[in-house]
Amino acid sequence: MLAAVSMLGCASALAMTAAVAMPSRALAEKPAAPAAGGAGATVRGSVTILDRDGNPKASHAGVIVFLDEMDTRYEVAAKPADQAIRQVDKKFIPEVLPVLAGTTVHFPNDDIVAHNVFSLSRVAPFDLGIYPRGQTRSVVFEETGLVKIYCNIHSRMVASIVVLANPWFTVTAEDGSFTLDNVPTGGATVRTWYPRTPQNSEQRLQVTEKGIYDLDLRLVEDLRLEVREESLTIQHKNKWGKDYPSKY
Ligand SMILES: [Cu+2]
Repeated sequence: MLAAVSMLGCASALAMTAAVAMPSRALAEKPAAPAAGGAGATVRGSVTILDRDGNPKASHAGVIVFLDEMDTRYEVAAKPADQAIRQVDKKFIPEVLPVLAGTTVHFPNDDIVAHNVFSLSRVAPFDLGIYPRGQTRSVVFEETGLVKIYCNIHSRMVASIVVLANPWFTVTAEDGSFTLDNVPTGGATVRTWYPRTPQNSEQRLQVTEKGIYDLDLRLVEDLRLEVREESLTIQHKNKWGKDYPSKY
């Protein structure tokens, strides 16, 4: 079953206008085929990001690739390793982060100015308050889905966490390549998530012990969003649902 990711309850959904297929919450619990033996297979491929004219972009980095709707039962680690999104030069680094449900994400302020990290997302609303350089505050992400993250002081700061139900996910490199290791054999759907496209990609796979080595996924980037990102200072409301008071 595909569950559409809910948009934020405010105008901040601008950067994510597409309904994205996300993993179902009950995925890990459903009855499944016998567990795969051995270390599993490798699924390797590449994502090409195309502009609206159909031309490949210079960089194909920053696309989350993940497996969903897996036929084979799998075990999920009880406590995933902690992750971090830093605040540097009034940006979130990284801007896109896939995590396993249950992951703690730290938000260290490594900037020279204070920030107020928050999210109005349905799956993980939070407000870390204002804190200065050298401090870190943290959030545990339990529910699967998309979490758009902003700063209440600097409207251009945007990050996206995609909380996933299984550990088979990665982020593409500059050349668009990706590798998923130790994938259980059996049926699975590979999906992409990229913040600047209205149309993500998906493909049903039959993973065998030989693995899959030539997956070719394509995304068309919606350049209208890029243009709007360049020209508009205020794309979303602050945590009180108000416009940002000035340009940052
Ligand atoms: Cu800020």
